[in-house]
Amino acid sequence: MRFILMAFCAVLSVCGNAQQGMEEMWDKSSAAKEHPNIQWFKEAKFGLFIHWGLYSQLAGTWDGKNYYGSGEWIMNQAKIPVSRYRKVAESFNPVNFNAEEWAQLAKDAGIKYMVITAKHHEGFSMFDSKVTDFDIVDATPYKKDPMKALAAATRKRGIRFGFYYSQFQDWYEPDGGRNTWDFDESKKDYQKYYQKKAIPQLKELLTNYGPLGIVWFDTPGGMTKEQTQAFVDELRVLQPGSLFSSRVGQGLGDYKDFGDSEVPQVPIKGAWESIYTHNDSWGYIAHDMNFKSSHEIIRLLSNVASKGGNLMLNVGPDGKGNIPYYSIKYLKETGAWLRKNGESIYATTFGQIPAQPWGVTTSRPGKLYLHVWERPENGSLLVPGFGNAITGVYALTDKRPLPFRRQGGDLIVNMASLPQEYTPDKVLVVAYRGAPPAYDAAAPVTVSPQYAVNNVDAVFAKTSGAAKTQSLTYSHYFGDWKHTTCVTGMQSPEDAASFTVRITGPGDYKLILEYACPQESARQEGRLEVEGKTYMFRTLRTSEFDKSAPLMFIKHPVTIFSAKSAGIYTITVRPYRQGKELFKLKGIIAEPLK
Ligand code: JFZ
Repeated sequence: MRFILMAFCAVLSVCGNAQQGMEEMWDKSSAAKEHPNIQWFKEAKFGLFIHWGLYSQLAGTWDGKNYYGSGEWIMNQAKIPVSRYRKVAESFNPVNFNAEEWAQLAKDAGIKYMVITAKHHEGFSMFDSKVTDFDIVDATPYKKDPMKALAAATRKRGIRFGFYYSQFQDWYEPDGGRNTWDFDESKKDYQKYYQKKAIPQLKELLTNYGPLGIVWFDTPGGMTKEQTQAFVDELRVLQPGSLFSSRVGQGLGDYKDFGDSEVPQVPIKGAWESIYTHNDSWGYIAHDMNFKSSHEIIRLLSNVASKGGNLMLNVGPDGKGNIPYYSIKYLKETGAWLRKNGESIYATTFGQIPAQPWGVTTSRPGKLYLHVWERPENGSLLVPGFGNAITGVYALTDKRPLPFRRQGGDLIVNMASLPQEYTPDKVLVVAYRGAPPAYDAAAPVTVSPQYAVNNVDAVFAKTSGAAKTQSLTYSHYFGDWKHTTCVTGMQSPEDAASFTVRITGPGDYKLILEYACPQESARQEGRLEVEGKTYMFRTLRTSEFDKSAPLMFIKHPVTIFSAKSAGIYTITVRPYRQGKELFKLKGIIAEPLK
């Protein structure tokens, strides 16, 4: 647990502007040395992560007690001694495992790469290893190497195959990282563990399974930068074509992984990936049925693509080798959507138009894809700041042309003629001439009467004084990290968050503050200012910010604002007087009133 806490503190980025902060982190670490084989990864967009090990057999329960959150951590959570944990292998017999079926599911889901746990922190090897007897061939009644079959089945279908390998944490080994309940951490010789187990096993994995797409390292530790570089160099020669994930540590690796379940809110250059659990756990938990629907997966995928990255979605097969029913069902539904709409996802780059109340954009040369999550009430879709000469606008699936008009720098598409069928993401294509427009990071946030809800998120705040934009990380159960960008540090009237919004139609709007507010911050007065008018409010208590509990946000309606005309407005939030931090501001919601 302590390790996880450390890991996420490093991820917690504090900066005046969260958008800039992330760009900087990325450009510095990677731009100079792109891997020659990075292109397939940039184009792939959709990967399948598989966490499978002895924890899958335990399914979230040990000694009659149920565990919630990251199921692959059960040995650590329940502090199971190695002497008992090794016995789990005796009942691990995944007779229903079928490599062809798994690979075919991935294919049907539109997956382009697969990464599976060869060895997780528990220390059990899911492949045939000569380095240890604690592996699936030697220690279980199954006696076969499932990775061999899976490598072949994915290759046959043109899916890139990769291994997750926990290079530092190994709770089975006296010298491996982080088993403190059996072994004394201070007596450990990490180098011995690296030399005797991790490196020889990685050599097996990089030698015996054909060309790999990715080696996905995780939770680094116990090595200096020089040692990590030597480690990478030693392995590289075996698979020069394979990418290494950034969690190899020390700023090395070929692409960036965001924290678990984290999507940046603005485009990020370079190769990167967001990883998500399908339910609340990576490893199988029998009592976790909180699966994301295909609707949620499709919006997640288009959202990640709109910022320029890949989504690697995890599934946790059970101890018999079955992939959970809802994972199969919703992955297949996602695949069905991708077969019709894949052009707007695969091999695209981030969209040049920032997120709108209707959805997000992706692009390729000459085409801008509008991912319409919410239809405008009057059918009139605003694409702000798009000045290129347009050769046509049409619905992607049936190529039906749509009327459009220009208004200043805006493009307005009339989608009223499209049927009102259900879809999580209706994709429209704008075909245009010339160089793509530049992404305008300073563009005002659109607020339109055509949508029930308009979110003005903290990431778009201009902060002053001690106010800053910060990504806050917390979990609900255990290891199921959530990330929310907030404006924090507002303690005095000089510490303000200002939002530039473009209100597209006159009318009354309810302005709602969304924030988290611990006891010590509650009952303080604040000001919301628009157009020279000040609206007062007093903060409402929600919850403390505790990394291992939900961060609770309240939607606090503060005022009606009457916009006399369409135009640019600035909304500013600040404390009324000096005091404790006012709250952690997630954003403002503008709700048009009818
Ligand atoms: C790690 C593992 O501990 C976990 O079991 C799972 O395999 C996950 C994919 O990766 O957990 C992490 C590692 C890094 C961060 C968060 C969770 N991080 O940097 O935010």
